[in-house]
Amino acid sequence: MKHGIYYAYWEKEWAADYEYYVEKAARLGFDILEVGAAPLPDYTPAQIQSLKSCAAKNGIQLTAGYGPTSEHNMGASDPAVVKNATEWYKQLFDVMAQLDIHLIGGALYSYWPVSFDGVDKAEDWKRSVEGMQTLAPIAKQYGIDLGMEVLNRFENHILNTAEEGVSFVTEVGQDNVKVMLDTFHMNIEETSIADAIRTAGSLLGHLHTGECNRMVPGKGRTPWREIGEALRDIQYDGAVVMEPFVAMGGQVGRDIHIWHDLSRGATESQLDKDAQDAVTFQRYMLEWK
Ligand SMILES: [Mn+2]
Repeated sequence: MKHGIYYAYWEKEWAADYEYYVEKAARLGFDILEVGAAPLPDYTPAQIQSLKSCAAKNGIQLTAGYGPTSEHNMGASDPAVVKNATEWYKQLFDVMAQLDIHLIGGALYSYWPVSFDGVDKAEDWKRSVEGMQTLAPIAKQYGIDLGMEVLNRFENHILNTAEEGVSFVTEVGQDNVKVMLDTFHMNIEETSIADAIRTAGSLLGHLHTGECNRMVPGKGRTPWREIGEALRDIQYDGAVVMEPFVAMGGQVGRDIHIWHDLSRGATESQLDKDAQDAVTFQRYMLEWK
């Protein structure tokens, strides 16, 4: 099991210097840094080489996360959008492969944050399955797995539970398309978080962690012990990436809807200390071998 953190914990805007966070994640005791996929297709060869060597030098593995824009909606009803999105993802996968990134997770089957005007779950589901059937073989050529992140009802309507994640991934039927769960979303939608993890079972390809209000693991009331037991039961040995969001402000604050200061005015060094404590806590609670 490898432990990571999403860079945006420290950021108010999505654009960021990933090398700065590679070094920080290594210093704080993480194995993985999860980066946002959005800027990667536009990276120059020099930027790719620089980030790749920075990660290697610091012993950090990279994973990618993406909340697709509506232009990158692989489940869109307009075939031109899907075609354009497919081309964009191809460029992304090419850069990801060069950066040795083999997993991308998020609402890749849709877009984020979704507008619920006129949604038709059954039709959207069908098109999203087709979109993933188009994307998966391309990702596979680059050795990339696609994590279908199950989100809470306020952020998407297609996959809200682990059970739906399993049905969706089974319907897509491609071995590099996996279920991705997040304790923050599960806290809202699942009757039992541990049973949700067991439901995902061997299809679980990526896991995000965070407290029910998105503080770092250990500061809230999420049942980490039973989550650890469920991960042991399914013998999960993949990545566990914490995705805390605690500071107000900027586009990150708006998109995540942070309307009160969960950080209690923390400085960057206090945020660092919290992350360091959280990864120690997470290793203790979730590692089963
Ligand atoms: Mn997440």
